[in-house]
Amino acid sequence: MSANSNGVRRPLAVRAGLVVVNGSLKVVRHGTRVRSYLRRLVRLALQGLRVVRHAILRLRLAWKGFRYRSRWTTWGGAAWKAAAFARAPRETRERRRLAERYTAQLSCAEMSRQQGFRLLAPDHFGDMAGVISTCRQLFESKVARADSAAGSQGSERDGHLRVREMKGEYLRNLLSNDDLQRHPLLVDFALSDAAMGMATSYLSTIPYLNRVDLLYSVSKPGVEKVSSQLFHVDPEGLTQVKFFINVFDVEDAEGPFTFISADETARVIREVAALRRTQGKQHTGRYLDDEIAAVGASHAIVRVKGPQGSGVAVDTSRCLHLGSRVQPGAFRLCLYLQYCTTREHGNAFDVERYRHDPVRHLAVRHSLASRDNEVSAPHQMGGMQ
Ligand SMILES: O=C(O)CCC(=O)C(=O)O
Repeated sequence: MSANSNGVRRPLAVRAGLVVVNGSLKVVRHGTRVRSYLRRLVRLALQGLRVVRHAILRLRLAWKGFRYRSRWTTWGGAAWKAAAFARAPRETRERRRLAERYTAQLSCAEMSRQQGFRLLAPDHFGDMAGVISTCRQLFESKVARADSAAGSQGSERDGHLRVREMKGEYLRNLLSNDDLQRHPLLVDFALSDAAMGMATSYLSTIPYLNRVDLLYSVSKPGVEKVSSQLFHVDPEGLTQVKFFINVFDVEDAEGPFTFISADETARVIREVAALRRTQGKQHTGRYLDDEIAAVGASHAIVRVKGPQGSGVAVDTSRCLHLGSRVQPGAFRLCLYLQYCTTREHGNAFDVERYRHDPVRHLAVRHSLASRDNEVSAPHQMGGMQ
C-alpha cells in the first residue's frame, strides 16, 4: 500500500516501515502454518506408533492365548513337546536316558501321573530338622534385618519372630544366590533322592533344578484377590514339579497353598473356557472362585495345611493353584523347590559342588548362565497371564 484512504501518498519511511511490517506478518503467518503442519505430522506419527504398539500387544496376547489353550489339547501338547525336543535333541535324549538309569535304582515315593501331585506328611523326608532350622534361621535374619531397616513394630510369633506387613507385597522370595552358596544344605536337600528322585520319576527326565527359595507370605490389605492369590497354572513347560514345604504350622489363617488335581484341572479349564465364550468374556489365565464353583469343582480344592515339614509335590503347569490368602496378623513361610523340563531363568547354584555326580551335575549345570542375575518370579508377583 503506497497511499492512505484519502489518496495522499505516504512518506517513504512510512512506506518502507509498512513493507517491513507486512513482510514480517507474512513470515509469521507462514511460520504458524509450518508449525501447524509439523504439529499435525507429529500427531499422525504418534497415532501411528500407538496403532503399531497396540497391534504388537494384541499379537503377543493372541500368541500367549494360543500357547495357553493349545497346551490343553492333544495335538497342542504333542506339538509343544516336539518343539522342545527339536530345540535341544541331544540334551533331551541325555536327560531321559540318565533319568531311566537313575530312577531304576531308586525306591522313593511317587507322584500320581494322572493327578499330578503327592501330599507330604510331616515325617515324609525322615529327618528334616536341619533343613527346617536352616530355613528358620535364614528367615529370622532376613525379617529382623528388614524390620530394623524399616523401624517397623511387627507382632510376634513363636515368641521371637516379628511379622512385618510388607507394603504392596504379599508374597516375597527371600533367598539370594549367595544365601544358597552359604547354606548348601538346602540345595543338597533339593537334589536328594527323596526330593529330586520323586520329580525325576514323575517327569521321566533329569529336570533342571530351577529354584530353591523361601516363600514368605503376609496379609494383603483389602479384600480383592490378585495375581497368584487367584487360581492359575504356571507357564513354564507343559509339566514341572514344585515342592511347597511348610516351615511353620499352616492353617487357614496362614493362607495355605491350594490346588486342584491335574485331571480335574483339565476339565475345569475346558468348561470355564466354554462358559466364558457363552458369556462373551475374554480369555484370561486367572480363574475366579466363582468360576470354579460354577463348573462344580469347589469340592476338588485341596488346601495344604499341616504342621511344619508337611507339604506337597505338585505339577503347577497341570494343576490350577493359588496361595497366600493370609489373614491379618498371620504369615506363611514355605520352602520352595522348582524342577522344570525346560530351561528357565532361575537360581545360580554351586555347580562345582556336584561335578562328580552326573545326575546332580546335569540338574544344575545350566544354572551357570544365571550367575550374574538374581532370580525373578513373574507368575507369582506379576499381572495376569
Ligand atoms: O503359595 C502361593 O502363594 C502361590 C505360589 C504360586 O502360585 C507359585 O509358586 O506358582
